[in-house]
Amino acid sequence: MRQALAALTAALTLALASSVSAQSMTVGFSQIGSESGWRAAETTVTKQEAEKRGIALKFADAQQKQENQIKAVRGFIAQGVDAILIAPVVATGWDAVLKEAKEEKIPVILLDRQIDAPDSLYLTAVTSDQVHEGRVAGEWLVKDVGAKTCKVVELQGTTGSSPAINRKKGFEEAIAKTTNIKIVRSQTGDFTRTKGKEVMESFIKAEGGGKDICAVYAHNDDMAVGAIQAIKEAGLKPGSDIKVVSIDAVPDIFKAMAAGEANATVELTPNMAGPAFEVLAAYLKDKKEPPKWIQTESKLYTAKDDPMKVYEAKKGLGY
Ligand code: GZL
Repeated sequence: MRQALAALTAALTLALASSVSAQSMTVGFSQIGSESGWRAAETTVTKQEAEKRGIALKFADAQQKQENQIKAVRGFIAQGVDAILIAPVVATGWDAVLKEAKEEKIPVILLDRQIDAPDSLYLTAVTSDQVHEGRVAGEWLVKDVGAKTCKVVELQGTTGSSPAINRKKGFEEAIAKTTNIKIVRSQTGDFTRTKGKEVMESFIKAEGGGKDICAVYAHNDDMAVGAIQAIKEAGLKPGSDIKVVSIDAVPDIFKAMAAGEANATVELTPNMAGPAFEVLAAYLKDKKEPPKWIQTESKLYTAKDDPMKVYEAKKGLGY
């Protein structure tokens, strides 16, 4: 009886200790901005995940500027937070500020984008396999097009960001296996609808009013939705005259799919923070080192996947 009581007391103390440590945890989050529906959802979910765990989250929106992110991270360091989350807008230029965090023994976790820096400068990176996302998008187009000659225009994400670099790489690998599918124009739309529309308008003008374009590959759904608008305004049918394939799986792309105006998207979860907070708690409690990369799932959706049902399921999730 006495042993059972002792075991119960120990278990309760342990549970209390870990919950107290989570409650007293303060985490700084340097978010890129709110450039896309997916980014808005990531912010919403991160705040929810922190709330669930009683973590005090200090949030900083950088309006897509790296200097604002670096300033925010320096602020978090000065405030002596327990940990820092960064969604890095571009892949380079992080070494100095990450060294400063390391000197103060503040662990840093990267969310949704990778960086070109020694992985000793951060605890882990929670991201999808962005090359794989591009490859899945490319393979869908290869299958859809068959032997037909297909001129593709590409709307790239933010220049210098890991998703823009990697999604381009994966897509090009997939279509390189064919001789009939080629990217004829490629330019950044900075992951936004507005820019995606503008750039697609210029592609349409440059390619015979759009009738020579077989498909648009957009590195995210927001630029694809902008491109759909431009295609319609040019008097063409998105989804049939010009196929539309993109990445993120935000609700609005499923609405377009249900209307026959988009064809395929590769899902990216907005919940990078949940896995991050889990490994962070284990690290802060007993210095348990996580793997340097925690990969999130990617799933292809097409019009065969009941798009309106997916839209309904996703629309309340903070997009
Ligand atoms: C990818 C993420 C990208 C999304 C865009 O992991 O960083 O940034 O695909 C967002 O919607 O702008």
